Amino acid sequence: MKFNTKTIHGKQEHDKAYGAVMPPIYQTSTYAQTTPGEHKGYEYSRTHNPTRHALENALASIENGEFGLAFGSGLAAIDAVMKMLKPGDEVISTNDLYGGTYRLFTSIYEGFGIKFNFIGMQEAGNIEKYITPNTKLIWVETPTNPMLNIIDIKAAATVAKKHHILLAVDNTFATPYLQRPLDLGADIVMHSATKYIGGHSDLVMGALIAKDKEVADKLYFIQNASGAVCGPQDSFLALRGIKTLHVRMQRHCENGKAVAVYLANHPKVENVYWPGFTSHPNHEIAKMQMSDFGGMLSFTTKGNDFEAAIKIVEKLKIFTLAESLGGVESLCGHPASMTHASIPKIEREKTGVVDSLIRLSVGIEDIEDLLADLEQALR
Ligand code: P1T
Repeated sequence: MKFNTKTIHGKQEHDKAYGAVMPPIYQTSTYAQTTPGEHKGYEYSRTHNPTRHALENALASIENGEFGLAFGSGLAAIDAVMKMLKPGDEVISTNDLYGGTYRLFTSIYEGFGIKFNFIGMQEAGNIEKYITPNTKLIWVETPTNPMLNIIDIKAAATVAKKHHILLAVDNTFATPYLQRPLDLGADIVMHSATKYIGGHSDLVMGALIAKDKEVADKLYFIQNASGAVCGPQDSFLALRGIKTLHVRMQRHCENGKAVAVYLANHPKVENVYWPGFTSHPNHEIAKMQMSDFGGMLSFTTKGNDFEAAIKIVEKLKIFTLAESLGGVESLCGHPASMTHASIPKIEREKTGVVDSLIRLSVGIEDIEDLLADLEQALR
């Protein structure tokens, strides 16, 4: 089955009771048993729920994995991966990543005795220098949020395999429409399904997908034991989102490219960060591991003008100033004061998250309207 067909049919079956084409929302916490331990495969909805199960199967299918797990948020999914570790373990992580992930790592897991090395991974050779006998996990986010750096997943997987270290990839920005990390050698794929997977800015959810049963079993144990699962209603919405992922992503990519080119030629814009430009430092890797370049981009104002950046995000009308990304509607954000405010200024500026940086999540509206909106705001 090819990708577009998988988004609609992959690992899905019609409802067993009445043949419903979409899985019903099984809004139940528990399931009747005939005698203790005898049931129809479901005991309690933290452990299993048929609607969530249908979603987890769909997630596994589109990422070319075997096992899918859905959580109450993207951070809950990352938290489950971190719970595979123990005090004294070390993690090598991308240094440019979502601020909430950085906060989880440093404000919670460092306190539990996990050591993190935040490094630039655009040169995959850099990773190996930080490996010690205690390194248990490599955490890759690519494209990175918000600088759109690209990390070579295959090269990172080669290093991880050589040293028997788990490789997890946050695939939120790319989605499996653009890149499939498990095919490139990753052990775990993670999503903030709040974003492109759901696609309509109406839910908060996380996902993990794995190929290996041993890895998946550990994660299933944590999912049930810690209990950060999503509900059946949200599972249904995410499943519905997945069915149009390919058509939405196609338009996100087309509009993203048009906006990137427009901004790159605008006199009030200093830098545009978008991996589709041949001048992007990681363009060749992006071309190799992604089928297109996505709908996310960031830019700075001429002369790194903070006041101008704030004025622009205030003036934009169709691009709504809001946290989050990946929905059908265009959003703009100011990472330094919004999504990445939890990263100390000195740290975030090292990776380029300066005060004049604006991030765009380019939606699927008519491109003429999006460009006109940018034009009036920049003017
Ligand atoms: O918000 P949540 O569903 O918990 O997902 C966290 C997360 C993880 N990874 C990446 C790459 C993300 O972008 C996010 C969430 N990001 C935003 C809310 C944002 O506006 O960037």
